[in-house]
Amino acid sequence: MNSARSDELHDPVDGRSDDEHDGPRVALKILVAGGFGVGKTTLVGAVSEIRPLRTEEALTDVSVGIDDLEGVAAKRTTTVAMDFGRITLRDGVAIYLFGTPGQERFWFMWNELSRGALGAVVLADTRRLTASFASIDYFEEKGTPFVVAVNCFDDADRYESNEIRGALDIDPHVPVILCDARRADSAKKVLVGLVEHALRLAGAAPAGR
Ligand SMILES: Nc1nc2c(ncn2[C@@H]2O[C@H](COP(=O)(O)OP(=O)(O)O)[C@@H](O)[C@H]2O)c(=O)[nH]1
Ligand SMILES: [Mg+2]
Repeated sequence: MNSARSDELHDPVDGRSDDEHDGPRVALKILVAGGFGVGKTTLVGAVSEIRPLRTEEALTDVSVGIDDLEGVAAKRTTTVAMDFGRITLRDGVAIYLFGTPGQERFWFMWNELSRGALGAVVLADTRRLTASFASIDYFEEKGTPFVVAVNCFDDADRYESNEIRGALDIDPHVPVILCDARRADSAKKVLVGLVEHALRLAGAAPAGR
């Protein structure tokens, strides 16, 4: 499954990947956030070229009443700490992905996780937009560049990105990208969208910021 993806990462000159030289030239850290069950673990798993490190546990009776399971009937596992993955772009840029824990009882980890991050992808499910409000508030308050990636679940109604922007009440400059978190190409587009957005913001920021 990973072979097609790693092929395009190979150096056209000698066929070796960046990892076999001296590693990627630039490493970026990106957070993947959003409410419980919006597809964070799925997205990190879909794009990661290394086997994603996951700390998942079967949802047990213990988390009933603690984790908000409303509207996520099919979900059987929960990410206890975080997801971690890596994707190398063609030009020697490695992106390290950190899926933030969805449950409110792990919020204390967010400040640590967000240190040094280029930006964040906030995943959203249109059937439960409120689940992603807290993530949006958090990054707005911190001034962390973020994009909203709407994970288009099969059985969810489709909306235009502008309708979603209005419902989420986010600034007009924040990109809203429709995606399928299960598909590597789709998830990769979201990441590229975030990198471009963060670069635009950095370019627009006054010198010294
Ligand atoms: N149909 C569909 N199911 C998805 C999609 N993304 C995630 N899922 C499923 O939704 C559930 C929750 O996804 P998960 O990645 O664990 O959510 P997380 O809590 O944000 O990490 C899982 O059972 C996934 O298989 C999607 O794009 N479409
Ligand atoms: Mg998860």
